[in-house]
Amino acid sequence: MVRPPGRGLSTRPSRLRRGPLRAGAFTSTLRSPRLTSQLGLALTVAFGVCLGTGLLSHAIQHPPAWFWWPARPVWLYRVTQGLHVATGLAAIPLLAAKLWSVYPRLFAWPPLRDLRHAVERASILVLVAAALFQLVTGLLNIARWYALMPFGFRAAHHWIAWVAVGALLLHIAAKLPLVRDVLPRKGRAGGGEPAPDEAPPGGLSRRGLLAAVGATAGAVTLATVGQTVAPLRAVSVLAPRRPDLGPQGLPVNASAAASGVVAAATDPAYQLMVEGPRGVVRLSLADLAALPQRVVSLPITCVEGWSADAVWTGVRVRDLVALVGADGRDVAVRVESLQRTGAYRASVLAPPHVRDGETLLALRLRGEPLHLDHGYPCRLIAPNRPGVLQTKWVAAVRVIAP
Ligand code: HEM
Ligand SMILES: Nc1nc2c(c(=O)[nH]1)N[C@H]1C(S)=C(S)[C@@H](COP(=O)(O)O)O[C@H]1N2
Ligand SMILES: [Mo]
Repeated sequence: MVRPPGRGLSTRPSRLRRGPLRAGAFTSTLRSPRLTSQLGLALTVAFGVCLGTGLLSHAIQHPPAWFWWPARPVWLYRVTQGLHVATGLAAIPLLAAKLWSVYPRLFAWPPLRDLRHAVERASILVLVAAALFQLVTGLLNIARWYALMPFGFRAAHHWIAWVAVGALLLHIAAKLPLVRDVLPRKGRAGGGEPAPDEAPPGGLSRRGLLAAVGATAGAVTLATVGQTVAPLRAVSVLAPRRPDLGPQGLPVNASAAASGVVAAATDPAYQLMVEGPRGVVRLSLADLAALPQRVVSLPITCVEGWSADAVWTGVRVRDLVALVGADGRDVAVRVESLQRTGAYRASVLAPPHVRDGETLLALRLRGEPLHLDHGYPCRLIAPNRPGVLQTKWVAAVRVIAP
């Protein structure tokens, strides 16, 4: 691309003509505004999907007053959060390729032409930093290297998402004229291929490079998506979780020991407390087992992108609240764990979930009493709900709103 001549320092001082700073330091003919635009388009789609699904996951966990999340279809959150993590992971090779396609610009001369150029470069710096931050923190989170993030992952990942998307929109606005020039749509006058895409002798063509980047993104997806798409389990060699490994054939997030609940959960005097408009009822494990039992097949869908189907047996939450005088058709219920600390020691069931006949306080998993790590003596399991809200080692169920 031909640059307009800069004012002032229009030629580079001779000290700054070495290494990557010398003229002609970058020789690849593959770099072009068209390649960069195509990669940018793919990244925009991936970041858009990530932002939408990420904000949705946040709203489900911290619903604002206007927000309403249904209990059906059972698999919806599995799809949205699966997409979040899959598009985020696929964005890693896309971002790498895009940075490769533009990084020689770092060494362009003059570094700043005018105020507009300075603002544009600053916004790109913010964009690159925020995009890298999102992909790296997301990856560390699903790999459970929490120790490498000595800050609140969720708050940081949430707010930097807005920074990334804001900077992305600015960047797109600044580059749109160029993109429209080099990405002509079919059928437009003068459309089609602006330049031949032939490979230099013995080299790679732009199309070949795009195909390689696409294949890498596809390989990353295949190598990880089996953590939620069961038929692809066998090829998912890089998936952080195998959804069939763990006690009773199910992964564990936060064991009983790590959560400090072993003594309370195995106490023979355990009783579940149920509180509602007509007061309090306390139920032993035998009392719970004597109530009508339901069998449901529902997935655990961790926010970290893995999910696994299982068969659960237990008591409907709406039957439990009926014991204390609540009509399960339109109440909200708070489910509290024996666990004393930690962000996931309680969760709220909104009316659509309390009403649903598959929302259970489960006593059994795959026909056996729950394993201690899966929430013994009893745990919540409800359809279309993030794993973090499927409270284990339940101590109390309280009706909190009429
Ligand atoms: C490799 C890429 C990524 C991975 C593996 C990843 C992973 C995750 C995970 C595990 C969560 C759930 C956090 C929780 O509820 O505890 C999450 C939430 C979220 N993600 Fe990502 N993410 C990635 C990229 C992105 C990108 C590119 C964006 C935005 C452009 C984004 C925006 C969000 C938002 C807004 C949330 C909700 C945070 C909250 O609940 O407050 N993520 N992500
Ligand atoms: N009390 C309590 N319940 C909890 C958690 C927890 O840390 N404490 N972790 C949640 C998370 S993040 C997930 S994904 C599921 C996992 O259930 P599992 O370990 O039985 O697979 O439990 C949820 N229930
Ligand atoms: Mo989870």
